Amino acid sequence: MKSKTHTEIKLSTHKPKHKKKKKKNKSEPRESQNGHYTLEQDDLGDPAHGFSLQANHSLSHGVQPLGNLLLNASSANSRHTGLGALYVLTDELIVDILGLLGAKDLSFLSVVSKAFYVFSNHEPLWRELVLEHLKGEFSFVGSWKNTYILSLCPCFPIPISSFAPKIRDFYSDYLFQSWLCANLAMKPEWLAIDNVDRKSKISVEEFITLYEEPNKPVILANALENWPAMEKWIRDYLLEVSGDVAFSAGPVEMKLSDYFRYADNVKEERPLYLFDPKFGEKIPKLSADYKVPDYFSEDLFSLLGPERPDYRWLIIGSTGSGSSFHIDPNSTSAWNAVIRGSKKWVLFPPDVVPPGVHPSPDGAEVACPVSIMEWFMNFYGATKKWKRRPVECVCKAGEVIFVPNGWWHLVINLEESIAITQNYVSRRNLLNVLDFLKKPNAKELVSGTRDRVNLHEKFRSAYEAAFPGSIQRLIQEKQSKEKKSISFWDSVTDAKVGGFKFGF
Ligand SMILES: O=C(O)CCC(=O)C(=O)O
Repeated sequence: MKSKTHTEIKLSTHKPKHKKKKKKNKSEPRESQNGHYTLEQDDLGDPAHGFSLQANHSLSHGVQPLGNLLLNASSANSRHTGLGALYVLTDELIVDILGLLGAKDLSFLSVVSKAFYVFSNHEPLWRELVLEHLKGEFSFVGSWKNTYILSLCPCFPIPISSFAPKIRDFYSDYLFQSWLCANLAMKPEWLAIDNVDRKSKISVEEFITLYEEPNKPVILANALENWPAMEKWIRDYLLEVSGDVAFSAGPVEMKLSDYFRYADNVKEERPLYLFDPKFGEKIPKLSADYKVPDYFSEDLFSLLGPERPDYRWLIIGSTGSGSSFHIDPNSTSAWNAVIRGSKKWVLFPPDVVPPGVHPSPDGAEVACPVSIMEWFMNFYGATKKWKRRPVECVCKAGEVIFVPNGWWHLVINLEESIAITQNYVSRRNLLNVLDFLKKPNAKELVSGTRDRVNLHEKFRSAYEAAFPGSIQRLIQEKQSKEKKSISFWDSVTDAKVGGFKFGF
């Protein structure tokens, strides 16, 4: 991932809600022997429950949300009987404890009881084992558990189909939500709003005046028409030019062929996302396939030469992959050009913290929902009642979105997508960037470079050497703009008489 100004802490906060359906149809809830209805994972394919699952959703073990226990007259919960004295622990804590075990112990544990079977087959546990032990050198086969076992014992006789026995009467919101978020399709209402400005062929001056100066997002259509990448970047071409080169995908480095195999077969809550800042150096042919759009040609960090922070990324992701809420590094602005696929964006201005997101006071850490899907399920609805509505859009192949500095943004790929993004500093955000780099905790905040503490001094000197006196001029311009924008009422009420201010 693009290195960010903060560390993300994932919080799983809310429970999923399920609507009960009214009309009878093919996939309505099953009537159990005791005459009660239950909602099971397979039922969720029915949109009448408020959810649609992705095609080819993963099978699981029959885990049901806790609320269903109320509908079970026998009150049998195989979670409790199967865990013995450990039933008092929360599901999250049990998963954390099992995360300390190796593959052998997890496998032994899975035959202790039905409850331990469910817990020790929890896919994220096996994902951690694969990523820790095999790094990016794995070939994904159906599930993380199969991948782990078959990588170590290629002849092990496990069924490759995703057959999984269903456990009756097992209730857990934590496990259910993880499964649901992995398999849920985006609801049409989450995609309905498109309130971003879309411009075609505006001049660079118009872009600066209307969007870059006021720090406002915009989608620029027709800006990639002369990019060879638009024609060339299909899977076969990328595989051909990248050969055995490995790219960053979350915590590991993976060959593109392995990444595509994974992307074709996985359904999980937070899919690995290929996000590589060195693709241009690894495969120079790829950087020759695109050209920075003229709108973004001023790139002042380039004055730092090889010491510039990471600034360009190749992004490849499967459906459902994406970037959870963050602000871009070093107070830079960015552009993100979609070459294949499409991406849903939700953006909030710098002074509005998105619902469900909790930054630490210094901005170095951000606590947010575990996954993008969880954010949509539990927090998206809240934005409808907010006075400051987010900017939302779907950015499609051939379009570029301008992401102004300081804006919170979340992105989810609606289909397999390939994109290029670059972060940049122009004169319009130079002062912001210098202020950011100068912060007392620059060591924690600055990212994408080794020498975080001295970046401010180095950048300031490089800029001054190239454009002597220009920083002073920018400061004066800013001050005179601020003076002009003070309203009549501000100037009257700001008199040094301890008066109050109206906030309009
Ligand atoms: O996933 C994406 O394409 C968006 C990436 C992003 O948010 C970023 O580059 O800051």
